[in-house]
Amino acid sequence: GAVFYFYFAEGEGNKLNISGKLVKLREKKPLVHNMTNVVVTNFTANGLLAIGASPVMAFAKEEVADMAAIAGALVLNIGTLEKDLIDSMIIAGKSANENGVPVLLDPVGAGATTFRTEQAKRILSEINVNVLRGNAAEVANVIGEEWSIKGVDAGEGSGDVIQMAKKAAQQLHCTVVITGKTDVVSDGDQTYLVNNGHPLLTSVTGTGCLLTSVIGAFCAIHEDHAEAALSALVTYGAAAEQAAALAEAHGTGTFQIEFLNQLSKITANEIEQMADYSHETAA
Ligand code: ATP
Ligand code: TZP
Ligand code: MG
Ligand code: MG
Repeated sequence: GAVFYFYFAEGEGNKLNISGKLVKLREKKPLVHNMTNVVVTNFTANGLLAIGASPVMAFAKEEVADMAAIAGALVLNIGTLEKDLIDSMIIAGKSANENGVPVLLDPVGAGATTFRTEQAKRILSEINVNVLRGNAAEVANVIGEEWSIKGVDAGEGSGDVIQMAKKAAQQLHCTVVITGKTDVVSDGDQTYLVNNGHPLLTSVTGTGCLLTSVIGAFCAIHEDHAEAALSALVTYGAAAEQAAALAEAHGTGTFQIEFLNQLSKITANEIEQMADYSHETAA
């Protein structure tokens, strides 16, 4: 229809075409294979459905290679890890790598325990991870920098998250997304800062985990993973802003549901109006 044409036409003069990627995602409905934690499994599946992707959760060693091979993206999340589960993630990751399926890693709680940090590093050493997404503390710990962490929350830390994202991207040869009040995306060459979002996102468990899976859905339909992550972050943050405007007076439970509503309802036009980001190219 007319709206459709307008966005692609506009995109010709706007290389990043943030909202055009959401339109494509909703058309293609990519399958996202999630090996995620027991806390967020249902929320992740509903959030992916809301945005227009097709979620599947599969963990068994006997099937993960086959599932990853047919997926548009594979998301590995160590939130409630066990040794056997990580072994299964390695099998899935190798299959994704062999089949050209993008692999995302959410190193939930890296730095909180030695086991988490070691297993996150093991995944990064045995698999070609395309996108690493975590809070500042998690990313710092994965690349061996000092940053305090309390459980799975970021905790107090200081440091330049922009420099850390660039350093991590160069060191790990992947796209790195560090989230917080301002989100940073870097592939070591192109760097984006995103200001969309709302503090209520920090009061609902699984909003980071779902975000990693949503970035996976965008990576399934766009091969520049830094650009895919940028579109995902703007869309996600803008949906949260709309949800907060409608639900903030009611509290976090209503916000959680309204956020799913807004992931499903946000339009390309609203995203273009609300997008709040900047772009820096390496000199
Ligand atoms: P943490 O355990 O530190 O909460 P997380 O894995 O839940 O980490 P977040 O950093 O909370 O991940 O990111 C999830 C989403 O919440 C992102 O879209 C991010 O932009 C948003 N967000 C986080 N903190 C804020 C904030 N203070 N203001 C606005 N948006 C935020
Ligand atoms: N404990 C282990 S995993 C998990 C908790 C509370 C969920 C963390 O989700 P998020 O997205 O990092 O807030
Ligand atoms: Mg959070
Ligand atoms: Mg998290």
